[in-house]
Amino acid sequence: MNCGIIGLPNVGKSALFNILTENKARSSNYPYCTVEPNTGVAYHKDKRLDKLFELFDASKKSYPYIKFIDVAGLPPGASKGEGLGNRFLGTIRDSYCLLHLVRDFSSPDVSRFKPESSTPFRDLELVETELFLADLQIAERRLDDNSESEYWNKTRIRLMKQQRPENDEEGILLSAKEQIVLVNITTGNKKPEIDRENVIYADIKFLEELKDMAPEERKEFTGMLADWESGLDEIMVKVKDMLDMVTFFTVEGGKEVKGHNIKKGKSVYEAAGKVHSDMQKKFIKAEVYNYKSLEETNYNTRRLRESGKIRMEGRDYKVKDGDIIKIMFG
Ligand SMILES: Nc1nc2c(ncn2[C@@H]2O[C@H](COP(=O)(O)OP(=O)(O)OP(=O)(O)O)[C@@H](O)[C@H]2O)c(=O)[nH]1
Ligand SMILES: [Mg+2]
Repeated sequence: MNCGIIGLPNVGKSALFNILTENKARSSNYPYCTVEPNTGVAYHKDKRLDKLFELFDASKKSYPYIKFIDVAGLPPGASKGEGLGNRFLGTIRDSYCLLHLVRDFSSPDVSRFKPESSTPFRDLELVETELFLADLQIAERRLDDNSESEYWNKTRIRLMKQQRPENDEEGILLSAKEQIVLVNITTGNKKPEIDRENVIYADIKFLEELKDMAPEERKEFTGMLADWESGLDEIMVKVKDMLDMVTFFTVEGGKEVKGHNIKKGKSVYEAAGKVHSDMQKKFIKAEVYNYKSLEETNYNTRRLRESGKIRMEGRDYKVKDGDIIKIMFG
């Protein structure tokens, strides 16, 4: 289950991919720098895990992660094969959600698509039009096979009006995917107004620089971010929410603390399978408490136990964000 990073050429997609995943994908000031898609995992440096690591005196910590895919820039006409369009579009059909980057930084060295008319909102619409057009081609192909299909007739009409499909029966429509718009801004500039849900603002260049700083220096510079600007952590949390995921933790005292991302609504039995297939096969029950309860007892595990906040749960228990789970298996 990955999140696709999309947008016009030269908006900073690969730069963002690199800081999220600590990869070294090519990011450069010429358009279509990315040809082959880059895939990688981004670890979410969840502060709760750092605390558990300390508390349980572990020697190893494994952060939960999210998979990202960074693809070629999508110019107008991509749905008809312009640029690297078609290939790009196929790659993100498997993505679960999209992080849509638009540009609001100016740089004389980094060329811009149609600079005379470019605004973040227009850029956004240009790319979205391509998603609708690519989906429309699919709808038309399906209707060629079966012109009676009620679903595809209805969906085709919506797509023609550039309205998102009501549902995505085959799980292949790009315009049906959840989307977060990330505006790549310049720290210190005014906030651009974008009339949209799910918009976040980040200065990717600045985040790149922050990443390379020593912790003390980083603290000082982080103070320069406006309150409406997101840091890396916040971007990860937003994407995690969009993926509809929750994080649970497993602890092996003295050894490893580990964070796992799992789809909201999954049972502890399914969670066990994520940790180890044996734990699922031989699942008996699970000891569960939430990080919030631990916080409330001021990280005193004895008080936590005495207060009855540690429960035994059967296989159908639904995992919540922040659960700390010990699987009992035989
Ligand atoms: N000034 C400034 N430059 C940036 C920012 N983000 C990215 N850049 C630069 O813009 C150029 C393009 O960035 P890329 O990450 O390669 O852009 P891309 O969207 O992946 O481009 P394609 O792969 O060609 O579609 C690079 O030279 C980056 O260093 C930013 O926030 N501010
Ligand atoms: Mg790129």
